[in-house]
Amino acid sequence: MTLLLKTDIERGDSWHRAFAELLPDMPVRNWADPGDPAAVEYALVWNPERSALRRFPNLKAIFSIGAGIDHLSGDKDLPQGVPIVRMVEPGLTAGMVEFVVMSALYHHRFMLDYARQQAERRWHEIEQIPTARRRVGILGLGVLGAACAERLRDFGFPVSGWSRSPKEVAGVKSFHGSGQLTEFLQGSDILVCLLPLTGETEGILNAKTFATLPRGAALISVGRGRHVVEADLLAALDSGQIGGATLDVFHKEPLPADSPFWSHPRVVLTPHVASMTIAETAAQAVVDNIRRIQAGKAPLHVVDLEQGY
Ligand code: NDP
Ligand code: OXD
Repeated sequence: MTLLLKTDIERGDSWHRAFAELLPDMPVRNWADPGDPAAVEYALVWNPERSALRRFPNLKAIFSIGAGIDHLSGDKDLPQGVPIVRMVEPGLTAGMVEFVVMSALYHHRFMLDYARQQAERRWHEIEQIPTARRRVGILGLGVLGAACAERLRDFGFPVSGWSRSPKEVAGVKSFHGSGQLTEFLQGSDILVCLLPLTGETEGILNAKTFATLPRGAALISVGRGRHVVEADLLAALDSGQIGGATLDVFHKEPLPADSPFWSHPRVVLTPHVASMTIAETAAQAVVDNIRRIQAGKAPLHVVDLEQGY
């Protein structure tokens, strides 16, 4: 029985160390050197080549290294009947909460304006607004969205979330379904996108969405680049309809050197690092699921490929 690992080289060692401690009896092999394909029962992967997972006839589960599974769901040749498990682990959640809270506070406290003023050596005070008057809306009130909502709520922001089904998160207003999207957007001064990328959510951040937000709203885009219609976002930034944006994910990654986002004065840009799966904490989540499977139970956080997340 082998656990096969496809990760970047830099982070490979930390996964090996973590599994050596937690699962000392299980051989863990790298993607480039899988050994006997019939022995591979578990695969922990990020962005495998199309059809490649079919090489392993005895797979019992495919674990995504990330929370998003769009790197797998596009593969029309996945092995049939093998559960795909998305990553839910405390380190990934904590990292996203840090990033989203930091970004919301950045926009809330006018830091884009102060950065420009600093560059211009200009001393000018902008009147502070209490958090109670800055409404935050989170598209996607799942594992990550709900955790961010709770922390933002604790800062005193009025927080709402939008999801497919109604949610109960204390102190957070729940909107759901396409029928409630407009009302949700109209009440979002800071909009955070934490949706998965699916056929339904691709392009959801478009000209119509931006026009529905209050004028000058901020966008924090941390789901997937293809949620955003990039030309529409640029137009909304240029017109002031979107007052500022934190962009962590893009259609094309790495972001091409000639992208206008690099130098846009109303954009803060990071290279898809809002949160990272940390082997130190995530290996336990994988091991817990392997133990469940070995005990004849279904793994937790299995993806519904029909819905795409
Ligand atoms: P979850 O599956 O826990 O949550 C997804 C949420 O989106 C759910 O609330 C779901 O609704 C909602 N949703 C999905 N489709 C629709 C739809 N069509 N209409 C309305 N709501 C919808 O995912 P996570 O919170 O774990 O992760 C979210 C995403 O964050 C990942 O898929 C990934 O793309 C991104 N991510 C980005 C990272 C980065 O570094 N930039 C790091 C980690 C994740 P319901 O609850 O009703 O099903
Ligand atoms: C993820 C990511 O999906 O890092 O976890 O983007």
